[in-house]
This record gives sequence, structure tokens and C-alpha cells, in this order.
Amino acid sequence: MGHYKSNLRDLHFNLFEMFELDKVLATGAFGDLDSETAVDMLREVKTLAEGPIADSFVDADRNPPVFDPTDFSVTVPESFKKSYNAFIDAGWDKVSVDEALGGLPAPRSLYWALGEMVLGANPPVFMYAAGTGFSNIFYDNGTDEQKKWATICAERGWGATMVLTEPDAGSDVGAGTTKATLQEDGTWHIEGVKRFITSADQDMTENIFHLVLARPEGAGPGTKGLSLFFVPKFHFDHETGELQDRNGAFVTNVEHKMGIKASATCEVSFGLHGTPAKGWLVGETHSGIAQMFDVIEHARMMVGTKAISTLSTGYLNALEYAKQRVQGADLTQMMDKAAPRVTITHHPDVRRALLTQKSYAEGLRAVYLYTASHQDPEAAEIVSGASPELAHKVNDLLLPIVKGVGSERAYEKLTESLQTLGGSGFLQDYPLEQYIRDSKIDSLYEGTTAIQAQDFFFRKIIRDKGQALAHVAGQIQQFIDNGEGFDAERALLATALQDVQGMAAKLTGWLMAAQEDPKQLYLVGTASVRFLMAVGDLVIGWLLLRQAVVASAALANGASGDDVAFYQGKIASATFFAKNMLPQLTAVRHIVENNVDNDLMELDEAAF
Ligand code: ST9
Ligand code: FAD
Repeated sequence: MGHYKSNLRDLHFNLFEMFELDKVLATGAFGDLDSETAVDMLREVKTLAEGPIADSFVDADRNPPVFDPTDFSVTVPESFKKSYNAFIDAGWDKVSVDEALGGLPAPRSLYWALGEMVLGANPPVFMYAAGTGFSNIFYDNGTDEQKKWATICAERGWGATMVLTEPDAGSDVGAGTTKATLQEDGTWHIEGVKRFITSADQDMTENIFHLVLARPEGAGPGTKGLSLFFVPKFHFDHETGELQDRNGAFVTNVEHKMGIKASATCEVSFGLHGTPAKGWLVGETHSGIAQMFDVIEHARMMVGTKAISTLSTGYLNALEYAKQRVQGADLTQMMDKAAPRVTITHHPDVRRALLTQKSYAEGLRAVYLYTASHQDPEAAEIVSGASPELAHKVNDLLLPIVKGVGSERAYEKLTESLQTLGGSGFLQDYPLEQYIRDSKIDSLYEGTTAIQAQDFFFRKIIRDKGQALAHVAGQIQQFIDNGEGFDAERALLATALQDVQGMAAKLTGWLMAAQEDPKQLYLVGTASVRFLMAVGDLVIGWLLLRQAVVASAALANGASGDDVAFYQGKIASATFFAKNMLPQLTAVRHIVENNVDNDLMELDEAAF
């Protein structure tokens, strides 16, 4: 058995028993795709993920891609190429992509459920294979002429990158200085150094196209002065796709990292090595940051799903170990030195740790699938009754939770998974140490957690005038008022909802007060990550309890076989989460309402 353990049963449960994928497919919005085919797809990807895709997970970590400065090239390990090809050859990169690009229309919930398994088995496979999805975004944003190029990119399976970051422009993308100069033939020359660019070179695809943010000469400051350029590694015949000369975008370094080593993280120099880096303005409009956010939104979803999937396989590995590891006697027999030794699943603290992992892994899975259900208007209508416009806003609201909360909680709870294995968890004999190393990146790239928290409050709540938040809170309130059974847990959920509403009011109050006293904004900045995490726990708690209601009905309706334990487990993790995690929000609210102040901002830097 390889390292990766999928949770197909829980994916089915979410897709079909919670979020009614069968009804979504029956709308006809996704062509001929029916439930039976969707189930087959899930099963096939599970087999692929646990087998060929997971196979190179360890080898590519120990023997990561190699950079050759003599020709600015990156070579990925042979073992990894096999995993990548297994995914591409079966055409999985085409799922949910436009038919115009040879894709297969599919609901986003199904797409991300399939993605979860690949991202848990070997995340860089999904990332290197994102070229087809990038082609779709280029197609959507491009001119008619560029749409043809996008089709070529997709047909020929080219790799792709998103190029924002520079040494002095990380979170602050608008500080970028890479410049773009218009040429007489209408193309642009890009000049500058970008860093930390994922997949910027590899030897698995014949070409790579970079979507690059650069500042046209004379354009204004900040993100609004940036434009988006299509910059291929090799020029190509725009009609046939045949490759031509090398363009002047060169990888000039590959970083040595803590984790996710199979994914090449590159410095890219544009136009600085004797050959101009020729680019084309995407869509012939100077709206680079908005266009790039089309990519960023997918990438943030990807990062959150990756983290959540890693927590899930971490938990399942820990569970398997705990069921076999015999150590110590039952606590009630602690005084009897001759008492029989038991497996560690008999110890209360191990059970606490396991239920913590299980409830976060399964709760966060529900969060990302609920979010994905708002990425298709047809699904959103069925899942929450949201109009297409509101569905879009709900997706926007929840993305920082999927990304920010997903990454933070996954990393935090993966340490519980490792801990469950005791000293063995620290060894490379088990995948936990690599999971932890590989998932740390998730709270960093695609906007750090602080950036997610600010996006969540300022843009997704305040700028939205609270519409999406009100919709989700309304759904939670409806469940509290009308849910069946679980009265004590629904009361805990009601308190958690009030706690979150109290915190939201406090943050909003500071924002208003900042009009008179700008320093009040610091209070929002100090509390915003805690607020994001609290809303995350609230949404997790709500979805887990909804799952418990469904599970309870299934048991009452005579569930049998393996399903009995599965549904009992759903109820156990929901009640555990409600009783053990939700009450913590009251303490967070107390801190936010009473203890957050500007002392830390007034402290002299020297005193830190
Ligand atoms: C990175 C890559 O880290 C890591 C891994 C890559 C792996 C690649 C594989 C990906 C696979 C997934 C793709 C598959 C595709 C499948 C497709 C299938 C069909 N939402 O607030 P303002 C826009 S990459 C939307 O003033 P500042 C908006 O246009 C590096 N739009 O910002 C706005 O204008 P307006 C990642 C948003 O103060 C404008 O920006 N780096 C949003 O100027 C200005 O907004 C980062 O993520 C949003 N949430 O700049 C940087 N927010 O207001 C993190 C802004 O008029 N830093 N816009 O609407 C930030 O996000 C900053 O907050 C900032 C601030 C740069 C936006
Ligand atoms: P900084 O922005 O310097 O942040 C440092 C610390 O300060 C963080 O804790 C941050 O939260 C905090 N901070 C910064 N500004 C604020 C603020 N305004 N308010 C509160 N806190 C703040 N970029 C790409 O363009 N394309 C890629 O493909 C890509 N892939 C990557 C792959 C890897 C492995 C890595 C490590 C990075 C990658 N990045 C990529 C870059 C990544 O998106 C940035 O590292 C990230 O956006 C953070 O920027 P930074 O590293 O400069 O940190």
C-alpha cells in the first residue's frame, strides 16, 4: 500500500447525500454526465491516486527537480514523470474545462472532489497539470485571436504558470517593478526578475506559457497599474502551434525548500539574458490584476483543498497505526501492572486526538464542497437557494475560509496525526513528517493567512455589505431553528453564531471609528485572523451537524453493513466538534470584545 489513503465514502456522502449532486446533474447543465458516470470517475481517480500518482510521492521528495544553469532548464525525476503521465494520459486535466478546449463539462463540486484525491496523493501532479485549466482562463480573457492560441495550449498539453511575485513584491503585488514596453508590432517586451514561480520550467511538456503581471511604461502605481501578459517559453506558429525560437523568459534558479520539493519553485528572469521576453497583452485590456484574480481564485481553492486532503490522509494513516499499536493498559487498570496491554485506540487522549483530526478533516471537506457548490449557479440554487449573483458572492466569501482556515487547521491538526504515531511519526518510514513539511506552504502562498483574513473582512464582508455573510448566517439560523434532533449541539451552534456575530459587530465598529481615529484600524488588523478562524469553526460545526442529521436519518432508515459505522462516525465527529470546539469561540469573542487593544502597536520595536 502506498502512503495515500482516500476517503471515497465521505466524498460520496457529501456529494450525493448532502449536496444532491444527482439533482445538479439532472438539470442538464453538464451535458450527458450522469450520477453513474460521476461515481465511476470518482472510483477511477481513487485507484489512480492511491496507485501511480502516489507512487512517486516519496522519491520525488528525496530526489527533487534539478536545475541546470548552463541552459536554464529544470529536469524532474523519472518517477514523478510516470505519475504525471498517468494523470494526463487518462485525460483528467480536461475535467470541467470548456468543450471548446476539448474539455468535459462537470460540476465544480465533482471537479474538486476528484482534485482532492490527486492533491492528497501527490499535489505537484495537479499543479504541473494545471496548464489546461490555465488555458481555459486565458481563453475566457483573451481576444478572438488569443482564444485560438489558448486552444493550441490546451490541445498540445502545455504547462503554465502564474507570475506575480518579485523579491520586493510578495503580499504587496502592487509593488512589482517588472516593466512592459510596447513594440511597433503591437507585442510587448517584458523586463524584470520574478521569484518563487511554481512550475516555471520542467521537462514534461513541449512548451510552457507564463501569465505575467508587469507594468507598462507610464502606467500608474499599485496593482491597478499592472497588466497581464501571455509569455510563452518557446514562440510558436499561431495557426498550427508548431514550436519556433526560444523566447527570453529563463529560469535562473530553483529554490531549496522545506517541503513540496517535487514542485519546482523558480526564479524567472524576463528579457535579461540576451533575448527579449516577448509578451502579448491578454485581452488587449489593461486590467491585469482583475484577470489574474481569475487564476488566483482557482489557485486559492486548490491550496485549501490540498491542505484539507493532506489532513484527511494524515488522519487515516494515524488511525490505521493507532488500531495496531499496542501500548500500555486501559486507564481504568492503571494500578494493575499485570493488566493486559491494549491498542492505543483505547486511550482517551488518543481518541480525543483522532476525533479532533476526523472532525476537522471531514468538516473542512464539507466546507470546500459547499463552497464548490456555489461555483455553479445550478448547484447553488439546489444547495442553498442562492441566485446566480448571490452564489458568486458566497463563493467569494468562503474562499478565504477554504484557503486560510483549511491551511491553518490542516497544518495544526497534522501535528496531532504525527503525535498519534509517537516517535515513529517522526521517522521517514511514515508519511506524516512529509505531510507536515509539504502542507506548511499552504498558509503562505496564494496570499498568507493575514492576507486571507483581511480579504475576508474588508472585501468579502464590508465591501459586500454583508450580503453573502447574511445568506450563510441565515442558513445556519434556519438549521438551528428547524434542525431535527441534536438539541444540545444546536444550542452550542446558536451560541457560536452569536459569538461570531458579536465579533463581526466589534470589527465593524472599529472600522467605523477609524473614520475619526485611523488607529482603530489596527484593532481590526490585530483581530482579523482570529475572526476568520472563528467563522471557519462556525461553518465547520454547522456542516458537521447537518451531516449528523442526515446520518441519523440513514441509520433510522435501516442502514446496514459498513454504513452503520460510517454514519455513527459522522454523528460522533459532529457532536464532538460541537461540544469541544465551538465553545472556544466564546473565549475568542471575549478576547476580541474586551482585550484587543493597541498596546502592541504602541510598543517600541526595540522592546520586541
Ligand atoms: C502563488 C502560486 O502563490 C502558488 C501555487 C501555484 C500553483 C499553480 C497551480 C494552480 C492550479 C489552480 C488553477 C486551475 C485552474 C482551473 C480552471 C478551470 C476552469 N477576489 O484590494 P485591492 C482585485 S501566486 C477577486 O485594492 P491592493 C480586484 O480586481 C502569488 N479580485 O488590492 C481589485 O480591484 P477592485 C499569489 C480581487 O491593495 C484589485 O485586485 N499572491 C480580490 O492593490 C485591487 O484590490 C497573492 O495571492 C479578491 N479577493 O493589492 C498575493 N482582491 O477593488 C496576496 C483583490 O476594483 N496579496 N482583487 O475590484 C493580496 O491578495 C493582496 O491583498 C493584494 C493587495 C495584492 C490584492
Ligand atoms: P511577505 O509579503 O514579505 O510577508 C511576510 C509576513 O508578513 C507574512 O507573515 C505576511 O502575512 C505578513 N504581511 C505582509 N504584508 C502584510 C499586511 N499588509 N498585513 C498583515 N501582514 C502582512 N508567487 C507567484 O507569483 N507565483 C507562484 O507560482 C508562486 N509559487 C510559490 C511557491 C512557493 C513554494 C513559495 C514559497 C511561494 C510562491 N509564490 C508564488 C509566492 C507567494 O505567493 C508569496 O511568497 C506570498 O504571497 C507571500 O509573499 P512573501 O513571501 O514576500 O511574504
